[in-house]
Amino acid sequence: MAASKRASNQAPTSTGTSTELRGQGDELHQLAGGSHPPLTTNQGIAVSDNQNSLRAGARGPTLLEDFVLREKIMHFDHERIPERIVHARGTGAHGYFELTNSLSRYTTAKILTEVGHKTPVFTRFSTVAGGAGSVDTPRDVRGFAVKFYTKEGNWDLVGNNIPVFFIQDAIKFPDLIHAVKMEPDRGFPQAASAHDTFWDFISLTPESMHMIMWAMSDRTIPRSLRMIEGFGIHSFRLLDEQGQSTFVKFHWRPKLGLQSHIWDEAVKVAGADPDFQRRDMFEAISNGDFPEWELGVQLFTEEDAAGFPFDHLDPTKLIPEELVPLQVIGRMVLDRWPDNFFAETEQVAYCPANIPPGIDFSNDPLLQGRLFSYLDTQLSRLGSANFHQLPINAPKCPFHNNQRDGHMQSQVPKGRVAYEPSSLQEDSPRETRTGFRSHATADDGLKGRLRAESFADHYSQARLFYRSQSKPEQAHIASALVFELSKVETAHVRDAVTGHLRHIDPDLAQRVADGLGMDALPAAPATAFEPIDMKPSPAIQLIGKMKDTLQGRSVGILVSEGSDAGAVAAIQKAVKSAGGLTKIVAPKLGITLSDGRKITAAGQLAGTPSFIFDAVAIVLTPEAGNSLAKDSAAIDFISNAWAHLKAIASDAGAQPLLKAGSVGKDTGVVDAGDMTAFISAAKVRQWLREPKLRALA
Ligand code: HDE
Repeated sequence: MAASKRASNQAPTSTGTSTELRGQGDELHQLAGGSHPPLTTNQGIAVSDNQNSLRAGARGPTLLEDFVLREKIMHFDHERIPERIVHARGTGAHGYFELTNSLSRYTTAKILTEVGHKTPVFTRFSTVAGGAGSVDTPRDVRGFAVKFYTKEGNWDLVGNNIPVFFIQDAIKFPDLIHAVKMEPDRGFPQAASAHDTFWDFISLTPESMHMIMWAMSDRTIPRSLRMIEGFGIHSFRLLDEQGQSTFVKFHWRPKLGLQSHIWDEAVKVAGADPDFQRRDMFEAISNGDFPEWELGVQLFTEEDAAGFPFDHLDPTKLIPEELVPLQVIGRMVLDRWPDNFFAETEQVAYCPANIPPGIDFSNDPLLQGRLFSYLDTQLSRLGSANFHQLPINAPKCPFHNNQRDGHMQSQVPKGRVAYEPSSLQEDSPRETRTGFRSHATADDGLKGRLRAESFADHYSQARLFYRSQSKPEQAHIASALVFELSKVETAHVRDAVTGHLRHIDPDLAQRVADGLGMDALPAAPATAFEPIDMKPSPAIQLIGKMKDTLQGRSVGILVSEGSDAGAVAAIQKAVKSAGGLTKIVAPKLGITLSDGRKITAAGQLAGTPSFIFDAVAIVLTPEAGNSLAKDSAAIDFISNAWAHLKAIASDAGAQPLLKAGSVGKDTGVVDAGDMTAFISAAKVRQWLREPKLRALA
């Protein structure tokens, strides 16, 4: 059979007739099994041979007449659409939003007033700087864009995992993005901010300092997209029946708590699995372990805002939760992976201007610029003004208007009326009193290219952020700055950035200067506004928001021939009952444990390093321990687990390997027999270990 299949896949003989070709298709059909529908062209013409193009003789030229070939190749040639200019690399999933607390006092928007109603959503997470084919784990902001298909039209909350942004005015966005993307003369680096043009721009843009603190923290190297927060960033408005306005900031809080990689781990994961976060989301949803977030709001009035020591319209500022508490009003669950990546995740078109009646914009100048940008970008990316008709973009409520025609029109409107007002057709759409209304504000002022004086404080909240962090987090921020600036070739750029840090925190500036080996601290730039000390906000810590749980985490168990089956089972049981997952890693996929059972490991050692796990356990016979102590993949497995501050459980046989990996002793290194100690160590990173093994700034 195999031989005949090979034969039929070879080029047809010069005497090949249409009968023979059909026969070949039938044979393939039988090989695949099942009752497949006939393969057709896009015109519905059944195809008899999908293996060979139409030729004049077996060794002759291909004929122009071959419409099957030409249609197939033409379509293939056009398979790609322009990738997003930012946020090109992304991962999306379907799910729902369920309101748990009504905001009917503040808004008429049904999605925020109908408790218990489940609104379908499509949520796309992304990195910002890299192209569509870049890795999942660079140091970068993560996009967090939610499309709510509400009863009253689509609401897109297009946010990030950081509550502030680099710039105050949309007119600087192309500059920021040009600076961070690949340098135009050399075409690198891909998906990295550690290069001259980015830091040159930053050094000349003091308003970016607060965001820089967040960007250099471990928030930008998340362990999983299931473990990031999301923020709408800008202030929006809620409008009640009378049109009264209340300001609102939107926050997503992950059920699993926050968790991040450490830098060395993120770098290594990028090589081991470029799709690490996409795979993580796919596996979680496939396992029924649905990612979930709470939606929280901060509500405040114009009068409250007047008392803040910053301007809430300035997107480089956050409102500390200690000042305006977060109220949880609902939850989002992502429970369905898309059927098709291109049709859904690639073609989804978000736009912050999509809001239902009862929600409105603020005058944040960054938001105002975004309201233009997204509609415009969708036109160039999706190629037609009818992109809203694509299934992923279309509202799930009825929608009608008099817009007509255009490229790729897929609707077939009936009747003779395509205008308004009209008197010829009873069911033609009309405006309605309950339709979208903007808040009636009395904004008038002198026309000009202006920046409000209340936007002038560039350092106080950067200081607030830095000083609110725990010691390990501060060390990571300082080290990230040293790393990034060490990649900057231009000395005056390094100096200028370090100079800014002096306004944020003198100790931070000193740590960075020391880390870079500077002889003296560079001068701090002049500033129009003397930074103020704000009360630290523990709510903006990352470590403080890690949850004491194994939920959503995974433990790699390294075994070899003859490993103790009982010990392996005990680890699996303990991890499972703590809510975590286990994966067996072994030098070979097929492995026999001590009970004679042959199992298939989830990963082969050389391709399954420890940095894709949250904790590891090593169960080996003495022979295997001795032989793996000479194997570099096994040594890397254990030494990386140690260096990445992970809990390590091991049995007696594993000790030679631990020694070869220079694993030391602390509360995170436990006996494989003591599962209580292992589980509690596995829930956290061993921060106290870090200064012993890594020189941090
Ligand atoms: Fe975006 N941004 N952005 N952005 N943005 C885009 O729209 C833009 C900004 C954000 O998963 C683009 O469809 C301007 C802030 C996300 O498909 C584009 C400015 C925040 C996504 C665009 C900003 C975001 C985008 C590119 C400065 C956080 C991905 C492709 C005024 C609140 C959405 C696209 C997805 C995508 C413009 C700043 C979030 C070009 C002009 C601030 C999550 O329209």
